[in-house]
Amino acid sequence: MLSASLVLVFAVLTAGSIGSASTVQEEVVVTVDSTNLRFSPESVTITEGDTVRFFWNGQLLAHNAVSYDGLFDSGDAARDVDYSFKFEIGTNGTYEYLCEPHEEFGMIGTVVVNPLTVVEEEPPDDTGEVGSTPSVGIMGAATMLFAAAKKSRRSGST
Ligand SMILES: [Cu+2]
Repeated sequence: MLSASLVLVFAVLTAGSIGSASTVQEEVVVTVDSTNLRFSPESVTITEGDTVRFFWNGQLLAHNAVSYDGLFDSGDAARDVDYSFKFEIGTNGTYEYLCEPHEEFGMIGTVVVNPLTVVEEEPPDDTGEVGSTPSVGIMGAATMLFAAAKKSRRSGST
């Protein structure tokens, strides 16, 4: 009975830690569309910790991706670019960037970085584990009473 209770507690703890491990870092790819003068997609929304990968090859024209505030810069415009930039924790905000040779044609993009919100494992109020925790206590108490009754009965019969 005691070991069964421990298994139950362990299962509850394990379920909680699986829930908190669900923050996955993602990579979002920005490329150039068929007009040769637009980023595709023009606007992406990510979460802090995610990476934006500027990736194109065999383009008719040479492009680059440079943020207006200087946070990221893929380098010289090229027909083949594979440049990744990770938006670290604390970079939440909106970033506009341009393709230097084609800014005047409107080749501008936007990256929206949302703050990373940590998901709480347990609710802040006490309604969370009402179901499981007391039942473990009742089971434990019942086991002790049962054991005590058995012991006293045995000692009485001797
Ligand atoms: Cu361009």
